[in-house]
Amino acid sequence: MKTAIGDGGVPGLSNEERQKPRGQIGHAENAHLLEEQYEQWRVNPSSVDATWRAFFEGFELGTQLEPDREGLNGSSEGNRIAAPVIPAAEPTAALPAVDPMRQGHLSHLLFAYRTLGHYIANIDPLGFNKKELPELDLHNFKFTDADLDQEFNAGTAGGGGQKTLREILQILQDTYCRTVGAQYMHIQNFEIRRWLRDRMESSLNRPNYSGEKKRRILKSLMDAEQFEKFLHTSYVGQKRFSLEGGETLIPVLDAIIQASPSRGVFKIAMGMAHRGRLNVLANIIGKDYKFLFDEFSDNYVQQVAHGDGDVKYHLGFDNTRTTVDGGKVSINLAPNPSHLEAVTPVVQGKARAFQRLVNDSEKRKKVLPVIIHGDGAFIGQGIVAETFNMSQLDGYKTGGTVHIVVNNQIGFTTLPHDARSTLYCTATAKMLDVPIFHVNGNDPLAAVHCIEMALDFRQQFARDVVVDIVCYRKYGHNEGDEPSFTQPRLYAAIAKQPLVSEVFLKSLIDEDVIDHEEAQSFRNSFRTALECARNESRSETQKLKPAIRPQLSTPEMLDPANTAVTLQRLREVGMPLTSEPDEFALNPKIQRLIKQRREMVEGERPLDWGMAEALAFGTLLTEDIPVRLSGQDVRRGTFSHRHAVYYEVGTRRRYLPLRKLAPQQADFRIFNSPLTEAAVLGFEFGYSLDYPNMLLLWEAQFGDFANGAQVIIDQFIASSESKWNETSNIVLLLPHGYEGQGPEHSSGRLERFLQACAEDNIQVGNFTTPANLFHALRRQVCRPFNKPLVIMTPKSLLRDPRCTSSLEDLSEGEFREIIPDTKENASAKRVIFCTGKVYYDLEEYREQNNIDDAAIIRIEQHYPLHEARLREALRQHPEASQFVWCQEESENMGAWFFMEPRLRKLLGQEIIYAGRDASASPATGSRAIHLLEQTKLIEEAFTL
Ligand SMILES: Cc1ncc(C[n+]2csc(CCOP(=O)(O)OP(=O)(O)O)c2C)c(N)n1
Ligand SMILES: [Mg+2]
Repeated sequence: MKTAIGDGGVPGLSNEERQKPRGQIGHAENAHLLEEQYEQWRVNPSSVDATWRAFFEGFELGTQLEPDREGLNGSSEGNRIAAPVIPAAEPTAALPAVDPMRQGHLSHLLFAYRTLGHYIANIDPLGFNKKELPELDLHNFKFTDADLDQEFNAGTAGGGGQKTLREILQILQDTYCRTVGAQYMHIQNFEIRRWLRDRMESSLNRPNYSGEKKRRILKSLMDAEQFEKFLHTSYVGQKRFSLEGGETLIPVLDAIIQASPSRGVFKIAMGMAHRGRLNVLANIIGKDYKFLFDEFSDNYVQQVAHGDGDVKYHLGFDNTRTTVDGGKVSINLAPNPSHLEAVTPVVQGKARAFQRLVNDSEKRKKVLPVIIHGDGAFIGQGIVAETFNMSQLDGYKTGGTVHIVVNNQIGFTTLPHDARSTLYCTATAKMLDVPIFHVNGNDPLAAVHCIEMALDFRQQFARDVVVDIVCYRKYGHNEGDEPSFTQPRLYAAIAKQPLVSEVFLKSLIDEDVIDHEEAQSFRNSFRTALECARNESRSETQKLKPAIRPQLSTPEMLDPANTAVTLQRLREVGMPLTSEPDEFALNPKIQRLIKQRREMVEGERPLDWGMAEALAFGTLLTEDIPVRLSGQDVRRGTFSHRHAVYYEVGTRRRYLPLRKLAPQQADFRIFNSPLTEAAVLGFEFGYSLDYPNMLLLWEAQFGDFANGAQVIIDQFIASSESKWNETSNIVLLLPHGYEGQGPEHSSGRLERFLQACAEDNIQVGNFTTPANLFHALRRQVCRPFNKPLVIMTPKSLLRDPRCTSSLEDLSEGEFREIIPDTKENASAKRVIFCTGKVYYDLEEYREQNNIDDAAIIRIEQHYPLHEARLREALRQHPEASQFVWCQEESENMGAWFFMEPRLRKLLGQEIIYAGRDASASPATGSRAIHLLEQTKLIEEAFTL
């Protein structure tokens, strides 16, 4: 079967070798056979043999007698894939009996086409991937040509009834082997498979659209093509990531918008990579052409007040479109970084936030996430599969996402056989048990049919669905690129391709749906609109005088925030928070925890970290601010300090004290996340963009695991305000501290966050008191601006009696960016600056060694650094002449690099470093060496 060609191979061909279809037959065949026989029996009991008859009669009786099928695993958190629902047989007119053996063979044939038809479907407009599949030959099913005119019970095919084998074959080939290749037989759920099968076989995957609709599709295609050509000639050589070759995307998106209101969708949360973004902005979302053209001008500077802005093919947009029927759909296109697929979970989070905002958190049918992917990135980037995995989870589901792949069969210069080990770029989506429609991009009608099916599927089953538009890329990766360096033959073939609209127009003219004149009028009117907008833009932008944009800045970030809560309010929240639930068998250790926390509320015991966090959450909830926390094992807390959910002994019934504070309180949501950082943090970030009036937190298991989400941190959290004017108040909790747990469990990589700090973009701190956590969390939602907050959180300090606060620290205090020396030692000769847990080690050493000439100043928030408060703290030590930075982290890590130049400038002298030597890995694996190092660095802080 292999047909390699000289220039690196035709897209997809060598993959064919890697994934032969044979192995697929037989895999699910038994289930299908059962299903097929069952449906035949329902229509005509005598069409199946006596054994099957007896089986089905017994089965039906059994399902009628079976009690409640749900809740078998006794948990609301159990497997959420519904068991196949098999409805009771409906009486139908009896059909003539057919030889059951031959009917069985027909069932095999039906199964084979439904499973493998996509393999030989004509889905590649370049025609390179023509395949043959001998497995579908008639003789494989014990039929010969002589049987073609014999009648069979068609079972479920084409509406059922008596049909000749020839008719049945035609139905199967038309449905599964024309320009739509459908993968759906891997889906376990019978009801879903049947829905898809009936939908496809009844339409033969060829829609019967009205002339008006066909004309709309044609116009949409023509607009898409013309838009690219217009940019090509008007702005020569400027990067735009042309959609040409994949223009069918535009009628497909138009169709989903047109279909949305009648399906109950009125908001679309959309995400996409670079390819075709300008086209989508102009022709789908309705961004003003002139505004778009302005962005091509050399004089243009993005119209936001501050920050750096972004290139035009990464920008987002918001608009409301009115459909032909007068329905309204609002569309929010998320901005996107260059890292293509990173936006996938962000869009999910945004959609979830929109759903909450419009009270759609139950059914999730009003807000629809739509994501447009490139073939290379879709399979290449793990974050896509991570997001798939989250799609049915309580904490992250959005009611299903419509994924559209602009599968131009190439990524930059890389062909599919170098890009994936699978036949299709959509292979990862199979993990979800959802349909994947591969459609020939040169058949816009079929593509629109697929997207409408996809939308209906999503609305019906609340699951993801994929439409893979197989197309090509007419030019290079971008407008400065030469594709024939690497794919000379492929690009020779592409050059010969007619415009999709030309082929489509011809077929519509043949059908008498349109004539040349009307088609020409489509072109003329669009071209005139584009020309007007371009001329207007040129005359305006020529006059523009670009100026350096002011930096982002939010000086209010250091203003005191009113975060204190009266003792009475703390008590009102603290009492229900520390009440034992009625008739609930608590774990004795939780009982003890509740008792201790009650003592904290009553002022008999100092507040620890966990209680300060709970009181921050609780006070906000009773002030009508929802709280959402997600991350790995957060319900209990990795270090068992949170216990936001109690589980009843014996039943595992759940109780959330933070939901029992007051009859009228905001929603508290806490979700243990799957084992991913990138997709979960991306999701939470997206959520925070569109639901700012909420305290939203993500916790890493150990701080350094945030490494797995670096793209989200760098390209979204740290820079979204500067690039896109999009602000977030997300909180990152990153357990940090050198406690001898080895290289991967010690550091939240403070240095990475500090390096990203500039222009007041984020807040970064390492707190030493529960009160500071309390105030910092409340501060996130009580100021008139949003800023991400990154906190290095403690581990051993969670249970350290030294790391506690009083109720008064919450009722009278405020967030302290800098904590001066507790001793106010005016004769101190040395000032040691530090941050986080090491403070307690320094304090202990100072006590034990009766040192009275050294002061310790804690930097609780590194960025933005409160220099005024730092100066104030230093004023207490007028005699000080030696200044030390002490940290637990290695010299090339921690806050040293960040603080050193700032402290040097402030003090006008060199700063002494006391800390671990520079190292490749964050910490030693040996506990003994850890202790040696720790002792040494503490000692050096006082002696160097
Ligand atoms: C994760 C990631 N790796 C590499 C790049 C650089 N890059 C940008 S587009 C691209 C090719 C993407 O191919 P595909 O997903 O098929 O999209 P297409 O450009 O073909 O539409 C590459 C390698 C990137 N942006 N992001
Ligand atoms: Mg591609």
